[in-house]
Formats: sequence, structure tokens, C-alpha cells
Amino acid sequence: MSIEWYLDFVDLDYAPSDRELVALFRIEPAKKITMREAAGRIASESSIGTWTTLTTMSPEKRRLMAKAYGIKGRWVRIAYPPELFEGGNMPQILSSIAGNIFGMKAVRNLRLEDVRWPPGMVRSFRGPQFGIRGVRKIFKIEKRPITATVPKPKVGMSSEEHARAGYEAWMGGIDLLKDDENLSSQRFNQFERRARLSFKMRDRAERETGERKGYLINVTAETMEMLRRARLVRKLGGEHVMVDILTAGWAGVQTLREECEELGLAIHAHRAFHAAFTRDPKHGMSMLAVAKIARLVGVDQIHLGTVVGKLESSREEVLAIQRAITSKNVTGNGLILQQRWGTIKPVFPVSSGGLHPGLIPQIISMLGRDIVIQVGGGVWGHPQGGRAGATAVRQAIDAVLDGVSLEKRAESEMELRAALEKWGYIRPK
Ligand code: CAP
Ligand code: MG
Repeated sequence: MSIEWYLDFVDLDYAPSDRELVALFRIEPAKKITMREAAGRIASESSIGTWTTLTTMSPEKRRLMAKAYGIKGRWVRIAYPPELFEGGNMPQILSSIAGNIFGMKAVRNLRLEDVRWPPGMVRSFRGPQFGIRGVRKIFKIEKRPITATVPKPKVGMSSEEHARAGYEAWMGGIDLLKDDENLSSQRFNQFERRARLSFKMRDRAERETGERKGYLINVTAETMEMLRRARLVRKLGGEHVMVDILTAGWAGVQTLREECEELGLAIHAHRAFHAAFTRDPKHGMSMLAVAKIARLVGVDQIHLGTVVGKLESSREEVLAIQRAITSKNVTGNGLILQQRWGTIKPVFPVSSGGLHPGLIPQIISMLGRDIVIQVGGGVWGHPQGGRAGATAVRQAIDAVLDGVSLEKRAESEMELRAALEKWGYIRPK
């Protein structure tokens, strides 16, 4: 009598219906385990099965079984009946398709590369409240890339120094001040004090420049506290909150998204922690899959990498993420699944991490203009200070949009010239 039933979860010719969720996995089976056996184990453990046959099975329960199919080399697709999941509950869905399976002994490595979300499940999430067009409308910036800066050192400034840095950057031409991912409410820079002072400086900068200015204030905290902080941001006339989506967790982000719907606040998603499980090409989960989840849950902006900056990201991956978070429909190929987004708005790609004016032409040529460019060290390391650093970033963007080389433009713009003299075109590590 057979003690296990994993191969019942494999049907190589299976053709999933549009209703089903499809996950694309890269599997490296353990020794003496075939791809089919490994695929069956993944489909079983991520749907209704376990290691042995059961006395409690019935035809109705069998209808919830996932089906592994389309095995090509190390790649396998697994289709899941939507009844397996609770619509609108991202933690539960991920506990299924991205849960126990990564620890199974039957696989040496396993990576969740992409997920095709079926229309019924797409509709169970809010998606972005503003999207790209809505964020542009807030700041009245129609065409050019939106700029942001994080005051550096990333943590350590007092609330007064932080607000002052914001004023300098806004006056230098930067659109958005952004908190760093690990700045929340430390003793020397408490959230409420930083918020009050920074929004006051924001209002002053708006008056003096005549431009809309924004502040991506980091509300990351225990969920109830995040909601309190978001309400304070609304009261102070803010238009965005920032949240570290992966350390806050999807349940917290979903709750914050509900609150931001009421408050009319856009959400900037920082992805700190992602590289713990997205970086290894053999094991974990792709940033593409994470970014699509963030779009479903409903962030308005998300970091997607730079290729040329200090943090690891391949060109192919960055472009695939950009397509996945901005397109209405994505056509699949061997490595990416087809995806129809229905009425879910696009998400603003944020390129950040080791950027400085010398790298801006490459960022725009790779990602186009519908992006947010965040420059931290590349502003606050400028020899003439943060305001000049901010100006140099805008001068670099303007040069690109005018079709002029940075060297040429630097002949007449000293802030850009000073940035190029310090950093040239280095790709920091
Ligand atoms: C960039 C940054 C961002 C990274 C996050 C930092 O600062 O503030 O958190 O961009 O990485 O702390 O490193 P710099 P990613 O501009 O000084 O590098 O955007 O890849 O998620
Ligand atoms: Mg940071």
C-alpha cells in the first residue's frame, strides 16, 4: 500500500482555467528526487496535502488540490483553485504559495519567480489609491521624473536638523523629502516633532518656490501606531506616508492601506529586507513577485532598483518589475507569466540606491521619465551642501530632458560641475 500521494498533484498536460492562480517556480530537486516528484510535493504542501496518504479525503476536498504542470527544465507551473484562498487576505495566500514549501527536504533550492493573479483575486484587493497619474497630479509635475532625497546620515539628525535638511533640499529643487527606512521615532528625532517641524518647513518652501513639495514620512511601526501616525500626517496637511512593507508585514500594510483610503494619503513602499530572500537566484522569491503583491495591496510608489547603483539589481529584473507594476496587461514569456490588472492602477517606480547626478542619464535612458529618482548620499555628499546637491540633481535631469550632455551643461551650472568633479560617473558599491 502506497504511503504517499504526491504524484496525484501532478498533471503534466493540465490546462488551468482563467479563474485559477498560477505560480511559476524554479525547482532544484534534492538528490534522488525527480522534478515530477519535487513538483508534486510543492503542489501538495502548498495546497491541501501532507507527507502521507490520509483517511479523511473526499471528492470535494480533492477539488482543492493544486496541479503541477508545464515542467520545463527546472521550471514548473502550479495552478491553484481560487477556493483555496481567502480573497483580500494576502498573508493567508502567501502562507499557501510561499509558506512551508521552501523548507521541504525534497528540494535543494526553490524560488517563487512569478504569480499570475486571476481576475477574481485581483478584484479582492484595493490596488493603489492614486497611482502614477494621481501622484503627478498631487505635485503638479506632468512630465519629468519626480525627485526625492533622504537626509543623510540616515539616522542621527534631530527633528530640527531633519526639517532644516528638508527645507534646504526643497529650496534646491527636490520635490519630495523622504525619511530613511530605519528612521521612525527615535529619542533624538521623535515622529510627531519631526512631522510638525518638517511640514512647517514644507509649507515655507512651497511659499518661497511656488512649487508643490512633498514629504514621504516613515510611519513604519506596530499597526495601531502606524494608523495614529498616518492620521497625524493627514492633520498636518501631508499627502503621503512611507512604509517599509516587508518589515511591517502584509497585514500591517493592508490595514494602513484601508486607513489611507479614508485619509486620502498616498503610500510610498520601501522594500528593506527584500534582499534577504529575493537576491539568491536559486532560492526564495523574486522581487517581481513581491512588487506585484505590493501593487495588488495598493502602494502608490515602490523601489525597484537602479542596476548602476550600490545595491544588487539586474537590468532584466528591473525592467521586468517596471513592466509588471506599470502596465495594464503583461504578456507572458518563459520566465514571466501573463497578467491582466483590470482596474488596478499602475505604481510609480522608484529608482534609488547609490545614485548621484553622474548616473541620472543612465537611469532615465533605462527607465524613462515616469519614475521617481531618489538621491541620498548623492545630495548630502555634495561639496557645497544639500541645497546645491539638490540643485545638481535637477540640473542633471534637465540636461537629459534637453538632450544635452552633463559635461556641456556643467560648463554653465556650477552645482552640477561640482558633483561631477567629486563623483564623475562612478557606480558605487
Ligand atoms: C538610498 C537609501 C535607500 C535605498 C534602498 C539607502 O540612499 O536611502 O534605502 O535606495 O534600496 O538607505 O540606501 P542613497 P532600494 O541614495 O544614499 O544610496 O531602493 O534598492 O530598495
Ligand atoms: Mg534608505
